[in-house]
Amino acid sequence: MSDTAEVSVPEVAAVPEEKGPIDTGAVVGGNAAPDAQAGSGKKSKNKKKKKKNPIKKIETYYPEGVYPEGEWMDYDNDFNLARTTDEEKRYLQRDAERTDHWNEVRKGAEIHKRVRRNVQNKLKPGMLLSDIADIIENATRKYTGAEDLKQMDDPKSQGIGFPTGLSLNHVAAHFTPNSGDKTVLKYEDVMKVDFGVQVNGNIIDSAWTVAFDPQYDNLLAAVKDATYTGIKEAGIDVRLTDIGEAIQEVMESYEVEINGETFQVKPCRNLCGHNIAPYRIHGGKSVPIVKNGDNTKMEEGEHFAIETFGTTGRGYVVQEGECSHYARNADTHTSPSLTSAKKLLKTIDDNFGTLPFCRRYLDRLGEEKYLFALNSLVKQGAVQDYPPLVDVRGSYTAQFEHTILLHPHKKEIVSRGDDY
Ligand code: HZT
Ligand code: MN
Ligand code: MN
Repeated sequence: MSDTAEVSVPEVAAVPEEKGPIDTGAVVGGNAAPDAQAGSGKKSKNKKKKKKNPIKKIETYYPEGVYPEGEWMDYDNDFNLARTTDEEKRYLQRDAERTDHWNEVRKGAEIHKRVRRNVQNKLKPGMLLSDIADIIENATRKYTGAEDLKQMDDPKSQGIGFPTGLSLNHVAAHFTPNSGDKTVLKYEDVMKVDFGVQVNGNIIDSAWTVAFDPQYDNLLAAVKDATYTGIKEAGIDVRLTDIGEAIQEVMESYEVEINGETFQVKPCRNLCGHNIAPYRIHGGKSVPIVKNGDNTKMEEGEHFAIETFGTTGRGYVVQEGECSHYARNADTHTSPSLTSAKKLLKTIDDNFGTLPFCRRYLDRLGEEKYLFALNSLVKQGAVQDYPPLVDVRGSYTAQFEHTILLHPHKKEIVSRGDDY
């Protein structure tokens, strides 16, 4: 096992390379020129271009089926320290009993790292958000084999974990294009890219923020620092409110100047991280990003998505705009009376179970004119809607997020890569 005790500037094993050249354009907080357009100056011959790096199933790159560990981090609170070698031995034994489970989580994380490395050098002003979503989701489908004939009868075994969030500026979360959306990414935009991969229901939830204009650099730095602070603070028996307090203090220590106006970075106080359970993006615990008095503790073996949001706005989000994200309510079992709703619910159960999905995923399954049925399922409580979450118009929000595992002896930042 690799073991990095130092937390502030951890060493990260590079993602193993596929064959062939890869671009390494800086994207996160980068300074890409406004006129750096994709595809300029290309001669358009009628020849079909051969793809240099076709994406294959992840198993191809790991014939042994053993996936790389994430970044290890020591628990830094006294009560997490194993005081005797016997205790340490028992911890390792308990952890070894779940080796296959951890390996599945790491497989999803490895796919997440490869998918995002694949999209990061392609993101340019002028792109349609719907094309960005397609790049991310099609790469996830390829790596997970979601479209393999063998796997088609079991669509929930591995694949997309939840819809690709591509939320711009004052929109903090839960925007993904619905069909026909013509939104174009602009040089001035601040975009949160939040996507998920699942292997046997084990969801990797991780996100970063893209900005081309360097004036947002301090906003992004504040939120990245706040998220890593949350990760450092996390641990078995740690109170959720204490994590929120630490995150808030770091976030608020930053200022950012945008178009000549200076802002103290605020946390979006009603957004939070969460634990993750099999096929459930929210396992029931919420990790605040401000001190909120929640004395609930983290527990051994839990998975958490540690995410923070910083803003130049009010620091409070509301639901606004057309909904794209939905998920089957895991604990509502009432059967719809409407025939169309019954049919749609079967499509949802068969293809997503309790995993979040979006309207585009229903479209590609061949569902048509399903909105009335979908809305009726939401009204009955069988399906939960997750509309976009927005701060005040004109504000800018940023996000960083990692999935972590609370092993008995150490925590593992499983989604940590060489990019963020
Ligand atoms: C809901 C629907 C999705 C969970 C957090 C999140 C993206 O805001 C308890 C705490 C995907 C995820 C979620 F389609 N949400 N992480 N990444 N969104 S949440 C939440 O609803 S519930 C936070
Ligand atoms: Mn997320
Ligand atoms: Mn999350």
